[in-house]
Amino acid sequence: LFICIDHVGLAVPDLDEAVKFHAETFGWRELHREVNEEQGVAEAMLGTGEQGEENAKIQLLAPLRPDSAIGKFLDRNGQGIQQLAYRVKDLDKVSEVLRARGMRLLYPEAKRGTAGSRINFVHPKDARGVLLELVEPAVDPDH
Ligand code: CMX
Repeated sequence: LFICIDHVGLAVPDLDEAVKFHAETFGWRELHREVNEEQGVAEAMLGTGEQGEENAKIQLLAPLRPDSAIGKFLDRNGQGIQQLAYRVKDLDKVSEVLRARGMRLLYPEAKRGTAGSRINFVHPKDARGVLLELVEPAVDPDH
């Protein structure tokens, strides 16, 4: 069903400060950064290698607004792991399979995720305490 773990997402209060910390302390490299207004988030993807290569990745997620998903998460839990993201080849097909297996997906249709990807989420209550993001990467993330 899944290709691999695409990334682990960490909620952080301050994106610039968090990128600097993870780079200087753990040696992560910044691969990509963007603002996703719809999700209410400023995000940076950090990797172990170069852009375009296969990387182990973490995603740093900072809230644009207090009432966003990340704003609420920080309020309730403080900073830490907010999501686990699985990479999929065909998001619509995987969503259909998971719905048939009784999982609630948060959106009826895929939404836009980082670098032009298509995303949806399995509700954390159904995935046994983990917010699971499903990511179908863009065919060409640079265009
Ligand atoms: N991980 C694990 N459990 C979580 C969770 C998380 N990230 N967020 C909430 N929960 C738990 C809550 O603790 C709560 O548990 P209890 O009922 O035992 O207290 C339960 O899930 C339901 O919480 P809720 O009040 O119904 O819902 P919230 O307002 O907390 O919202 C969620 C939770 C998942 C629906 C919301 O965060 C959401 O819509 N997330 C998807 C979008 C998102 O995360 N966007 C930011 C990232 C964007 C990107 O990756 O590109």
